[in-house]
Amino acid sequence: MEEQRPTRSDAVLEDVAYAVEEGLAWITISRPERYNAFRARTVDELIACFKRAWADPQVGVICLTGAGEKAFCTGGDQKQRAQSGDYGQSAYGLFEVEQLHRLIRAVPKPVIAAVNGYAIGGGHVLHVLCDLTIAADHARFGQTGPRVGSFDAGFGTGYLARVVGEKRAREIWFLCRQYDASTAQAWGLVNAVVPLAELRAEVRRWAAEMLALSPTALRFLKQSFNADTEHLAGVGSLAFTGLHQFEGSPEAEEGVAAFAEKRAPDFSAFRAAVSV
Ligand code: S0N
Repeated sequence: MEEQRPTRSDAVLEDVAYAVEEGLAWITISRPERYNAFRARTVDELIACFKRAWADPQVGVICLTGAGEKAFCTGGDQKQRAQSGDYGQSAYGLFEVEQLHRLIRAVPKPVIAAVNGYAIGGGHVLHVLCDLTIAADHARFGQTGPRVGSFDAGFGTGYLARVVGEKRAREIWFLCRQYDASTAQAWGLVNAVVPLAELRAEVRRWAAEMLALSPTALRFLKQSFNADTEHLAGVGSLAFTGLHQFEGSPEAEEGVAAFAEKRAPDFSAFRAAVSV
């Protein structure tokens, strides 16, 4: 595999690795000590890598994965959040997860999520947004927002419901359970499950099949699939504004503190009646 050197637009990659191998761009979140949770810098780098893969005529398929065997991605970096109250420094002072979501959909090439462990919280949303998901058989899936003081509405709810159905999507968010790879496959969250040792080769096989097809036809098809759910981007914008308001609240801070202190959160003080 040929390692790609940074370009002007992504001068130094610290949290993400990027490599192109025979038409397939591998974008790897590389923060294994944080179970590949993302901070603002990680999101900036992911955006840079997706744009780079978009622009590269040698690339026909993109794979998003995580470093190591433990995690694909576990969402927002909760330790960073407990430490600084935000997700850390970024290129422009913005936490651009919403842009990343839109980019995974907009890049006119198939995106495969190779889920090599936990796909949890915002990391679960990332795999859901990818066009296809191939999982290692030890992978685990789930949302945690209501436990840690966040939510990811828009694509995180509406598109998930398209994938697994309303009842299951509500179960995933309302109970914050974890699901194993075979359940995820049975629910339509995952296209294929293979042993971890075969994950990269399986991704390579799927990519090779797509690389043999008309890129223009694939682009039209991806954009056509997207058009049906594009209105969810507007819902997402509203929800992100709400999330930023919510994140500074004592209720959200209880979720952050509980994770940092490795204890169950106590939200009982926040169950007051709310009029709609
Ligand atoms: C993944 C879980 C289930 C693994 O459990 P397990 O196997 O018991 O291992 P642990 O001992 O818990 O973890 C191992 C080490 O990894 C660290 N770690 C794990 N996850 C994170 C994380 N997300 N951030 C930072 N560190 C993490 C552990 O702390 C531990 O390290 P040590 O050994 O040093 O203690 C379990 O770890 C788990 O549940 N993780 C948390 C998952 C989670 O709640 N993620 C956040 C969910 N919320 C979001 O993603 C918000 C989305 C978001 O950021 C966003 C998105 C769009 C728009 C806006 C936002 C926004 O928030 O502003």
